Amino acid sequence: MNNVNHLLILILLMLLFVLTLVSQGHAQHYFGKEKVANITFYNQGKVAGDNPPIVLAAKPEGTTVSATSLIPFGSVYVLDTPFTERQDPNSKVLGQVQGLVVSAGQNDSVLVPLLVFGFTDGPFKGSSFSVLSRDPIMEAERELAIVGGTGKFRLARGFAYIRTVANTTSDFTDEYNAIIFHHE
Ligand SMILES: *[C@@H]1O[C@H](CO)[C@@H](O)[C@H](O)[C@H]1NC(C)=O
Ligand SMILES: *[C@@H]1O[C@H](CO)[C@@H](O)[C@H](O)[C@H]1NC(C)=O
Ligand SMILES: CC(=O)N[C@H]1CO[C@H](CO)[C@@H](O)[C@@H]1O
Repeated sequence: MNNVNHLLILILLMLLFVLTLVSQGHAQHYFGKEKVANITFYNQGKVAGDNPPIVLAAKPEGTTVSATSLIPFGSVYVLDTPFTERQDPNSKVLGQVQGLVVSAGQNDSVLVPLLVFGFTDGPFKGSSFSVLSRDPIMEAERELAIVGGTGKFRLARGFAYIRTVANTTSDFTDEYNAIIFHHE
């Protein structure tokens, strides 16, 4: 009787040991060590010209979109803009921002961006992080929430300070300083 109990306990302990190894293996495979990235880059927007990378995708019936009223309440833009290493639009392209921006302020200039920042060059090539946030564009400095990612940005969470560093009626450059907790 005693021997049987000992045997059972031994088997249970071995099972526990094996399960622990398996779960550790999984954890290591899916989640590397947590890191903090501090990345600065520049998003280059353009709403006019040939094949503009930002296009109006929807607007409420009866609402006019014009050069002086680009983002009336309810308008939706889709974008696929390059982001670069430096403010100069001709500097090295680090990736593309793809997604949409909703004009969601009835009486204030608030955009709600749903964007994926996909890196095609540099140390984060092949990885992406996602933004879902509130952007009061009239404020000089804004903060966007970073809510997830892929590749080196797995389990990303963080925020980005953004400010518009150059703009004309058809072009703009936004500076991003992103602080991201992630597992790679
Ligand atoms: C990120 O880097 C920039 C530029 O080097 C620096 O000014 C800023 O303080 C850093 N932010 C954090 C949270 O470390
Ligand atoms: C915006 O302003 C209009 C007109 O003054 C008002 O009817 C509406 O309730 C306001 N909307 C919000 C979200 O404050
Ligand atoms: C940061 C920046 O350059 N903002 C400018 C964008 O364009 C408007 C209209 O020309 C200016 O008033 C802003 O100062």
